[in-house]
Amino acid sequence: VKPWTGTVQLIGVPMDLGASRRGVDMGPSAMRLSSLTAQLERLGLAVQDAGNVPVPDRTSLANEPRAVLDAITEVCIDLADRTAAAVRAGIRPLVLGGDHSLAAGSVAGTATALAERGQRTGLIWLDAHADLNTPQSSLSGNVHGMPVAHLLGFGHRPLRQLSTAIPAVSPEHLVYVGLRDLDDAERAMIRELGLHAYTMRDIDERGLRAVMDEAVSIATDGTGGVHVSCDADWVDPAEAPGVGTPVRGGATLREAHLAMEIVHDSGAMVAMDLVEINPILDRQNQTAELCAELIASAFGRRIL
Ligand code: NNH
Ligand code: MN
Ligand code: MN
Ligand code: MN
Repeated sequence: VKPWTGTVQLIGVPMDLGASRRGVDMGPSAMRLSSLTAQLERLGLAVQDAGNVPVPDRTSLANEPRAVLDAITEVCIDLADRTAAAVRAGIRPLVLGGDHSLAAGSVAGTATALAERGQRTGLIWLDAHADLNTPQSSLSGNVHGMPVAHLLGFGHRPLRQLSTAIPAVSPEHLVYVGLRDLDDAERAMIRELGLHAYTMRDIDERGLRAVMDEAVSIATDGTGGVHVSCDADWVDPAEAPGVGTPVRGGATLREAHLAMEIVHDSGAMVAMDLVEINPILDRQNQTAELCAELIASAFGRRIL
């Protein structure tokens, strides 16, 4: 049904402007040094490496929130263009972060390309966190805690207007899976907007299969495809220690694979982000390697 070409395009975003902890800017290197490309090629996919989006150095920016927001917005504009171009060409972008603020750009790009076909974008957000803060509500000031708010049309105007579709994502087409660390303002916003949010408790009680089946049906209902934005911290830190903000009680290795396998089976994934890998906090690149394996599952790797 889908005109996808069997090509995956790697887009690196070596950005750590959105996080207070340094080091996630090395995530794209760590992913490229993992078995990622080999694994995707083994699936019969062609892998194009588009290199990295240029990101200004942190020390070159004025030390004020507005300068950081503007710099992140510039990176996101560039990334949105590249993501949209790939999706338009039937190539699936695989965006390697970098901190999660980049998703304000990558998802906006997917939304632009799908809007050109008259379609809306589904978004599955795999994360311990909701990333629903605005510059006004954020307690930390970290922009990596804000991309979803901007995709839904809230927050810093330039950052919420990166897509020709505004908002890039409608609240009913967003699904969270794996939440376990929310700010009060985020909890209130999830209730007010009636967002679809599956917490770790839902996974504990109902099992990952049931949760993920519902997530896929929500994100595909009335949309032209699904962007999967995966924060490495959605996986338990026992498996994925190399992340900036580890939170105990995350998805197990098997749950994470099953989620990716279910995403693949849906046939609906048009683009993916894999973000927040921090090699400084990792052990022998095991978090990047785990993420490479999870990506392979999302792109169709099967055991038998
Ligand atoms: N909610 C917190 C904030 O806004 C933490 C966000 N940190 C993340 N998000 N790693 O995925 O600062
Ligand atoms: Mn997170
Ligand atoms: Mn709907
Ligand atoms: Mn995140």
